[in-house]
Amino acid sequence: MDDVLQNIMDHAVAVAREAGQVVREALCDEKQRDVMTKSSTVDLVTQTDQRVEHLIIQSVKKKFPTHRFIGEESVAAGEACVLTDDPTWIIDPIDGTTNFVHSFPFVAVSIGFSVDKKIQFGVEGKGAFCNGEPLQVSDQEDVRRSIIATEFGSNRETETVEKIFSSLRNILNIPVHGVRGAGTAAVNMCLVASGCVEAYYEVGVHVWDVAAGSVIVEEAGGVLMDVEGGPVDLMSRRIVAANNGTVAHIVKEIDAFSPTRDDAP
Ligand code: LIP
Repeated sequence: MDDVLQNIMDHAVAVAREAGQVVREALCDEKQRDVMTKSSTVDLVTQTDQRVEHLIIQSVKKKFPTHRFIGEESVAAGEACVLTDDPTWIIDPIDGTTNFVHSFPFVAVSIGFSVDKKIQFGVEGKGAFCNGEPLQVSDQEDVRRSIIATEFGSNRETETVEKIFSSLRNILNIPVHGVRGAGTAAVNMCLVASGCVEAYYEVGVHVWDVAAGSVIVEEAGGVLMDVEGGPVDLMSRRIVAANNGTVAHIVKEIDAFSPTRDDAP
């Protein structure tokens, strides 16, 4: 990795740790988990989400004033969600806000960094690490001996819920060893990267949920795909992250649909 990128990544790690400490403290303080809603009554946000996103953006701006941002709460507040070729930080201050609100202890500060529309951190061949330990996806080739992670999301329209359940039924009927969901895309993707689950899929996620996780999965040896096969498009709100191409064949069991893209005008 060149010095410039290393410098940016070092800052990302430092600010993620600082943000993580704020989130950890807030998890133990009911006042900091005051809940508000966004697109629906089950799409939650707290002041802590907003505060942490502000903290990250201000810290980065100070050091890299020309960089751009796509942040979950800034987009919710009306900023554009446009990925250009410029250096761009893609931030979810608390991925797993519903977990956070309920003190269900699986949340992530998710920070991806892209240049030329390609997520950069972890640069090919450099690997993925958790607290210094290298991550490696599972070597399981048999989907029937796999755990698959997914989420129900926050869209409760009848047609969407039916499709989610139809996919789930198909996956369970393979049959797989189990289906799990941590309540956060970022953690689910890190579970794929760590080899604890073989694959994760979801329709309805946002770019800030999966930007950082996507490079972590690839660097740990995994593969990314669209839910109908073909290359993943991080703005499409559809993703499959798997340990290998064989397990990624779960795509044929997914009842796919197309939510409004993140970069829709
Ligand atoms: C969450 C995602 C999760 C999805 C939820 C929500 P948030 O992100 O990580 O995969 O199912 O609906 O989008 O809102 O906690 O940052």
